[in-house]
Amino acid sequence: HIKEGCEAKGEEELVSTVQNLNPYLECLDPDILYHLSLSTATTDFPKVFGDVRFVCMGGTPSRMFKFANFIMKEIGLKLNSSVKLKDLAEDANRYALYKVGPVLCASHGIGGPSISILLHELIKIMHHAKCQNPVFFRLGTSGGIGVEPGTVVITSEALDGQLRASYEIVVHTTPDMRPTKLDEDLSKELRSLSDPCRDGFDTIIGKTLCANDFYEGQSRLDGAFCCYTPDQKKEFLEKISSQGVVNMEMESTAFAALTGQAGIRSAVVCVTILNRLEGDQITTPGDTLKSWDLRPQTLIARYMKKVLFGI
Ligand code: R2B
Ligand code: URA
Repeated sequence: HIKEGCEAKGEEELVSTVQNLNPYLECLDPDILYHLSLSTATTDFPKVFGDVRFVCMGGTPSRMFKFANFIMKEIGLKLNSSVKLKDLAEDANRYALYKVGPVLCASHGIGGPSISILLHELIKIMHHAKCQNPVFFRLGTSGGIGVEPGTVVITSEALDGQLRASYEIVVHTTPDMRPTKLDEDLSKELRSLSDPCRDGFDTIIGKTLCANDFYEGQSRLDGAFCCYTPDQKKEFLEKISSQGVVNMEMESTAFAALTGQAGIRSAVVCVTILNRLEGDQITTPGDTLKSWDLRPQTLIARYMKKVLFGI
């Protein structure tokens, strides 16, 4: 890529592969990424982030800290034993951000608004750092619909609470619908790296319902409020199951829409921590949940090793 206007001077300048960016970004000098406490005035983005090939996002800071350390071992990088990975966004106290060689790991909090703010700022990092074809992943937990708890789901299509394959952003009081289709080849490639016989669990591709709430928004009977009957809940879950929905979570539409708009290949890989046809409360023991957290992580590590080292 040659930046417009540079050709005449013969100066070739690399630009990031991120697409459809805000034209007014060029007017910002510096650009302050407020929620990550990073600024183009004080951080040399191409130097610090220019080698990023994979961006991995998950709900909590501790899970992403563990993931960053896990990935470090998997891709054969080492830290001096007395040194701990540094949270590059610690001053903002909102999201955690770790960098391990070509892998950037961030926690995104709960829900569309939280992950959306982070995605804006991560995509701007890609732009300022001139990253080339980064791939984004969301690794998470979800409620399964008719699947064995512990199953890993790769999202084919993220649906909103009204079962639309869209992410609605209200701009100047008007809803703007953005498509939430995810990269089919990437999903299939990830699935091909799973091995149910060796791994001891299934990895499936299916539709994900993205709700704006954990309780009534996911038809639970255990929230502080409940505006439907157990029969209506059953009917709803059976209806979405018959339409191909295999899990529910709270960030996939925003993630799919924003990465899609930027022309970034991306995938959502979530482990199911309960079967919603059987209940609402998470009764799985903490240790089991921790071991299940590793399932999406292991799959993504296999993908990265294949891309980086061909193994
Ligand atoms: C899955 O788990 C969280 C709610 O407990 C939410 O972030 C999600 O998508
Ligand atoms: N995350 C959700 O959003 N829902 C569940 O049921 C489990 C995890």
